[in-house]
This record gives sequence, structure tokens and C-alpha cells, in this order.
Amino acid sequence: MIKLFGSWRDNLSEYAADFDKNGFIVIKQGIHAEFLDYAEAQIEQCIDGGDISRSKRRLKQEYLFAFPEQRETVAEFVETIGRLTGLPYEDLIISERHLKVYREDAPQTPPPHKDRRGTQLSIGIPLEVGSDSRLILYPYHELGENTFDSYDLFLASLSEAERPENALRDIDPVVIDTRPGDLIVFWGSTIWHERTNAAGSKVLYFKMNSLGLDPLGENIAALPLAAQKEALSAVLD
Ligand SMILES: O=C(O)CCC(=O)C(=O)O
Ligand SMILES: [Fe+2]
Repeated sequence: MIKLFGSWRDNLSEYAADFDKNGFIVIKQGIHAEFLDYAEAQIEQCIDGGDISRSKRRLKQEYLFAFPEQRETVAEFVETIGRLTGLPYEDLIISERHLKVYREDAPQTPPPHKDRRGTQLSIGIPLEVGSDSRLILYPYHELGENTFDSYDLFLASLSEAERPENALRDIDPVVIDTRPGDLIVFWGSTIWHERTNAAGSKVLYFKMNSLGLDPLGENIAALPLAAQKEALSAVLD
């Protein structure tokens, strides 16, 4: 079994309290070296699978990432994320699993966005990041949910004053220097966020929810755990 997380998991409740307070957390070197090796070894294969990006903003190419599907690894993943964030882990599914490769001509300071509704949680694992690239988050302001299945639909629903370039004009974001092996978790459909100076960066993102939403059809067979349990008890009955 591939180990996903580092030793911070032994103090999970402290990290959970931090996440509860802020709506995001960055755990330096929170990813286990075994998983980082697995992810890096997959990069070429993912890219061979072709670009599946649907975003109109054209900042990056996106490739489907094969999650390691051993039962113990999947269980470690959802149990840890559930305990960290307070979402019911037996209901969690993976609504997106993408390797993202930013274009060489990606703008240096694109306006922030919110992820689609199926992204209750955005879970980022940087693999290669330029020295001046930063993740910017607005975790304390303008936290209305993107209730749509895409960012474009959400943006179109906003008034002029609600658009990020206006609503966030006087607000300083949290600026995060994310390095390979770090683990980033934040409420993706409610927190405005973006990456600056992203050109050439490669980041892996898992998006998750406990709502049963799988708009891209990318969930894995082992999830949600609740359905596995039901199927098992049906067999035993
Ligand atoms: O590059 C990042 O860390 C952010 C990516 C992101 O927000 C997204 O793909 O939805
Ligand atoms: Fe995003």
C-alpha cells in the first residue's frame, strides 16, 4: 500500500481545529514521500492521456490522474480528509482528480475564481512550482458558494459589484508559498483563490464532496465508503 500522508496525521485534531477556524490549511511536507514518488512517476502517463481541461480561462492543461485504488490507501485518504475537515468521511467522493500544467504564457496575476459546487474541498499537492509562484486565498471575505457546475456560469450570475475584481479590490489575500510535498486543503466552492506567476507549474488537485456530486464522472469505484458498506451488508443478509 502507498502511504499518502506524513506524520502530522498523529496530531490530526490540532490540524482540524486550525482548518475549522480558517477554512483552509497548508501542511508543509504533509504528503508522504511514497505518494510524491508515485505522483511524479505518473506525470508522463497522465499527459499521454490528453488534455481534458474544460475551463474557458485557458490558464492550464489538465490531465486525469489515476488515484492509487488499493482499499487501505483509499480508506486512509477519506478518513484523514474527513477528520481534518469535519465532512462525513463515509460519504466523500472524488469529483475531480487532475494533474494541472500551467501554460508558459499563463498570465502573472489572473483574477481569482471559485471552484464548481462539486468542489466542496479543494486538495492541492504541488509537484513543480516556480520560485515566484504563489497561491492566493481570500478565506475571510465574500464566501458565497458557487452553486453552479462551472465557474463560467457562476461568474455570469454575479452583479458587477460582486465580481472578484470589484468585490475583493480592498482586501489583502493570504499569500502562500507552496512547495512540492506540501498539502493544501481549502473550501473550494466558497473561497476566492488563484495561482500567480504560475507559468510552467505542475500541481495535482483532488476535489471532493460529501453531496454525491460527480459532474465529470471522475469518482473512483471504491467511493463512497458508505455504499461499499451497504453492498457488503446486503451480501451478508
Ligand atoms: O494552482 C493552484 O494551486 C490552484 C488551482 C485551482 O485553483 C484549480 O485548478 O481550481
Ligand atoms: Fe480553483
